[in-house]
Amino acid sequence: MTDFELKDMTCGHCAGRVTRAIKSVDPQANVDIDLATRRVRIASDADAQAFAEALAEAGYPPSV
Ligand SMILES: [Cu+2]
Repeated sequence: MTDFELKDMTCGHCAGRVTRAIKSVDPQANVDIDLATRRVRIASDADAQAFAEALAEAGYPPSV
């Protein structure tokens, strides 16, 4: 289970882009997005770092 805070994820459109970025790393990933807290929870066997890089590339760098 990987948990990121994405400060730039502000609306449903962003949530769609975030989901697509995550699925590009692992199409089987289970993605749970909470727009109110701007957090995304990813259930996947893939490496958290791979998700962080894909999200940053999509314009949503995870805050640390
Ligand atoms: Cu948006």
